[in-house]
Amino acid sequence: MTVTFGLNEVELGSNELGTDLRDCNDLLGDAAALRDRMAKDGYLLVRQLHDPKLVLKARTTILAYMRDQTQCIDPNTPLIDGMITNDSKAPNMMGKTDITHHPDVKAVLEGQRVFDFFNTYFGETSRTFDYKWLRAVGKDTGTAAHYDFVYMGRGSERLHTIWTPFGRLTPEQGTLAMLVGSHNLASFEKLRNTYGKSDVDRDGTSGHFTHDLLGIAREFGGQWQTTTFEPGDVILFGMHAMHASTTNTTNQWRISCDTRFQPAADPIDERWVGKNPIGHTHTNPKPNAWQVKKLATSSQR
Ligand SMILES: O=C(O)CCC(=O)C(=O)O
Repeated sequence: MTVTFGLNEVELGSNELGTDLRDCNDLLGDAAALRDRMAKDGYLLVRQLHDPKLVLKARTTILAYMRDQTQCIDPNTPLIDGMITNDSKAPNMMGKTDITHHPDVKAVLEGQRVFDFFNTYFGETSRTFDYKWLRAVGKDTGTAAHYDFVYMGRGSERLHTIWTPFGRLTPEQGTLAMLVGSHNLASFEKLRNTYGKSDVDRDGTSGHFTHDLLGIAREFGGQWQTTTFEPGDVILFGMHAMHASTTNTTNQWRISCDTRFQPAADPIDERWVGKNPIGHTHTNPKPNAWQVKKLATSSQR
């Protein structure tokens, strides 16, 4: 099977995009082993971290909200399928909003199971940002490669992203993909210390590193990997693990949310917490110097 990945069509399970993300369920409850695995792999895939029933309940709530806000769900199909109405737009659902903080959604994103996980993993009390990146990703859309540090790197050095799909997600619907090795290979060191230390608001940059997902692996190394996510499954990673998504090529909305957790005692990035988190402040981002180089390179191809 082929999927769209950045600028290319790739064979799923090939060297260009593998399906070998390994889960860490055998390590759950063993903080040292989980942290070792994170240090080695740069990600933790946890199957059924959330209660699948709660994930599917939240999915229904989110889809009903989307339908009511912008009529973007095809009324002739079951709500739970999340079929896209032609030419419709999904409502903006990012931030601290009625839908991110709806009890059904919060029961997943801030559920006891997630806090139990992070409290064990950090070995201390954890906290999460109030801001949630709840996304409905439409057809022919995917996420370019980036390190999360550039968006939220002002606080804890132990900040982690956790990516939660609301429902079953296959790579043709747009799954998260990790460039495995990008967090620790020496060949990425310069990138981690240049682009990877930038701040979109301070520097007025656009954040993502490149749409050329295969190009970055060719140039710097690492191995792109993704997987199918069942309801309840999540993937976690640190601020310097390069990731992207496959492109959603289906007629269904891809519903997912990225949230952040850190030790409660650590400093926190002020943009993402409080009653009305301020979020990003930059406007009209300019391409990063490294993006200009990339764009020049790809337009020569
Ligand atoms: O869901 C996506 O497409 C992107 C998510 C992401 O980049 C993240 O979780 O940091």
